[in-house]
Amino acid sequence: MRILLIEPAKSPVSMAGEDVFLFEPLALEYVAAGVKTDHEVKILDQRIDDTVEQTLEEFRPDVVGITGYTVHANRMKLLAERAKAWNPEVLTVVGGHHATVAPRDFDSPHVDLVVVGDGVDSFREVIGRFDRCEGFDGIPGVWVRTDGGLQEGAANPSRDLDEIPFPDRSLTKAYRHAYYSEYMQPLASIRTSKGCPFRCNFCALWKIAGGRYLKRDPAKIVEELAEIDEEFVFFADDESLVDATRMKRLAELIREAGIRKRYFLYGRSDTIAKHPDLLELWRDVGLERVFVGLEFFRDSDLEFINKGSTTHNNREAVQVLQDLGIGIYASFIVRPDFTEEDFAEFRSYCRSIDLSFASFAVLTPLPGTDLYDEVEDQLLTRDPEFFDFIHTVLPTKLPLEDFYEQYYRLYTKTIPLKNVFAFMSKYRLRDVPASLAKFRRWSKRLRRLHIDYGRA
Ligand code: B12
Ligand code: SF4
Repeated sequence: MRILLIEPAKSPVSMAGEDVFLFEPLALEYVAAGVKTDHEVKILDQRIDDTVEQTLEEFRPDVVGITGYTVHANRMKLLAERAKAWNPEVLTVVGGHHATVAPRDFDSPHVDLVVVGDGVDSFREVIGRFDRCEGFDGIPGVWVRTDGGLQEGAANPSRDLDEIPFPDRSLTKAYRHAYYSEYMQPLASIRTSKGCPFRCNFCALWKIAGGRYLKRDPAKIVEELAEIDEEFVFFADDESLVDATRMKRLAELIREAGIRKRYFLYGRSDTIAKHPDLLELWRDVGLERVFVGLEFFRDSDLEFINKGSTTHNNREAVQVLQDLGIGIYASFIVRPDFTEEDFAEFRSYCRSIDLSFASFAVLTPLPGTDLYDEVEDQLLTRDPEFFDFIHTVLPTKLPLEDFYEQYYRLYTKTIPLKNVFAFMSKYRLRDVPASLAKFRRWSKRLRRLHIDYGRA
């Protein structure tokens, strides 16, 4: 059986994704690993290689599997439609985060199956049954399209992560040089855990994992790390550092194995503030950057999202990382109801902590979150392409044009120039002009984003 797995390109409306970074399609590499031994599998990364029809024609798949987040939902359906237009007999399967939280959004005549939750075992079973010309009833997590619409599938509780095979990175060999996050290129990704013990109201990850924090055996993680060629490695976890004992063991095993890589991972500020010794240990085995959700500059806003951490934790965490010389990818949230005074206070807060890199996401009620249930009736649009954390999908207090002017100023006026230069010095010299040009184009569009709402 020939199986084509597609990582979709986002639509030109969305601003996240390949505009500013590109990560390997880890979900597809996992799904592929489950079927690769018995079948011929190809991964098409449409973000790099937009040759869908040509690939269908040349590879002639029996099955097309498509992944994606909420921003990709329209594109995923369109890809299924293109696959069916090429051959109505091809089996089309969608999976991934949006399929997990909103499977009914894929109730389309072009989508045969929707996989909710972990895909490796479910997809393997789908392929086995398809190969034997059997039906798909009763497969955990598999919703089946029938004449009466999309039929709900059986429950698909999260598996023990150590029972899942390693992702098959050989299938993205041709693309791997292109995966990056800022100066970290080429960049590989590895999953070491899943879920999170916290309960933020804008996040569905703790719900998807059934409220648990699932961890891989550190020895297996080290075994997988040893197989990764890239020097830069990103931990694609929901939250990597939260179990300090596990992370200490992992760092020790990495050191014992003599693996030298440059790591980038997610960490909560309260964990970092509480465990400077752990961060030091990690710095010594190669931790170079931490993605920290600082989120807001006021405790009342942190309480509003049920973050469970404080601005005091944030300041402490920034200090710990700065003292250790670990780079901070500070991630903040902008509330749509911010006034000009809020934006001004936000800018001065950011400047006061002397950051080198920051991203600002507009507070977005993603399907599957508590926040979504609270504010669904206020949505400006339900078009998934606007759910990129840059377009607001909730009404703003400021006129949209003023909101985006203020938002633009967050991106352009919060990082001291000396820090910008220091950060740019990490890039390969030949990449600097293109990276600056990319940011200029991106921020120019950001400033004028209100014009997109004509089509919402
Ligand atoms: C790594 C990561 C990133 C990376 C990029 C990853 C990438 N490939 O583009 C970075 C840090 C850059 C990033 C950025 C963003 N991200 Co992000 N990210 C993640 C994270 C932490 C891990 C993703 C991952 O690799 N998981 C590991 C794989 C193995 O797991 P999986 O995707 O769940 O796949 C399994 C199943 O879903 C299923 N499956 C998946 N696909 C398919 C396909 C088929 C055919 C089948 C059968 C099964 C199947 O099987 C897989 C194996 O079990 C997730 C959280 C999460 N738990 O998913 C958030 C997450 C995906 N990101 C999210 C968001 C919102 C964003 C941003 C928009 C944020 C922003 N402010 O810019 C951007 C946009 C990214 C984009 N590509 O456009 C949200 C998406 C929510 C949503 N409803 O869309 C998530 C879920 C986090 C959250 N807070 O809720 N992200
Ligand atoms: S800490 Fe991060 S992963 Fe955990 S619930 Fe909050 S946003 Fe989600």
